Amino acid sequence: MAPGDTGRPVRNGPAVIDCGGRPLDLTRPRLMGVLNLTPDSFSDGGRFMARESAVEQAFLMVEEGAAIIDVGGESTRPGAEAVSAEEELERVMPVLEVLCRELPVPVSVDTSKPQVMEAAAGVGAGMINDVYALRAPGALEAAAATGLPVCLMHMQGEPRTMQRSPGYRDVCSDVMAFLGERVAAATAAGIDRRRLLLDPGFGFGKTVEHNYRLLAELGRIVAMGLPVLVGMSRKSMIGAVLDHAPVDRRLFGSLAAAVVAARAGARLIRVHDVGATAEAMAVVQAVLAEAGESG
Ligand code: 8Y7
Repeated sequence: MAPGDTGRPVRNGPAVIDCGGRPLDLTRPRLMGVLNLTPDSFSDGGRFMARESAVEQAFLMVEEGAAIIDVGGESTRPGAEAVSAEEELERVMPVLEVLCRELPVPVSVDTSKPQVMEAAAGVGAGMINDVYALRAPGALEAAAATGLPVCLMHMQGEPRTMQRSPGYRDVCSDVMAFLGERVAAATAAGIDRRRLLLDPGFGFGKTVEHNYRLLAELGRIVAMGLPVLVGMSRKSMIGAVLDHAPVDRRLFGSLAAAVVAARAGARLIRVHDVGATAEAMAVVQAVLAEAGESG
């Protein structure tokens, strides 16, 4: 038997990553709470009341067990149009600044734009979550300059059109090849491998079958050796197996997806319903601990 070959999935990503001076312990599954600052989520996005309620929501998620909060101002839902850097900065920066100063956990910025990465790092953001995996012009260089950890996510196509006709030779192999190529590009740009996380990008240019195949084979992505982040919370892949349940009836299905991913070795689960998912994770963690698969 090769050294380290225990027959279990390989989990040799770093145990603790430094998020701009704040540690994020990934020796066990942790939760990333979603804070969406797009106008369709907080009705008068960017204005004072919306900012207040966003900050309140972030504190609540931390109380419920979130280890990191992901703040985003660019809608990446299927069919969404792109927003300008100015607009995105205006939505995100006031809330980000308050959260970075006041929250006891790191704050991640969900952006693909170099200007937003730089501004976010300037006010103390702890991670870059880029659904374009640093493919925008200047993004590799900007992310490298921040010194922050980066989540590289797979997406086929772009949000406006990605669900039209997703196609793969073999979805998991194709996603792994893409992620491997982006890890190579990131490290070539000077980003330390120990600062990278991988995400298969559930719902981003994938059919329901593609999404469940990826979830079934998530252990292969975990075996790439970097911490894996997943986001399935409330997504259409959940509704699809629940007789097309609307978004507000996808909690229990989302919990099941989170449990399956955590059991397969995912270490950061991006969710809206932090309290409920934290209880599910406590049960998974008890299993992982007995299996010798977590710290
Ligand atoms: C994901 C994400 C979204 C995901 C990562 C939604 C910003 C769509 N999904 N980031 N962002 N992974 N890393 O429904 O799956 O939350 S937006």
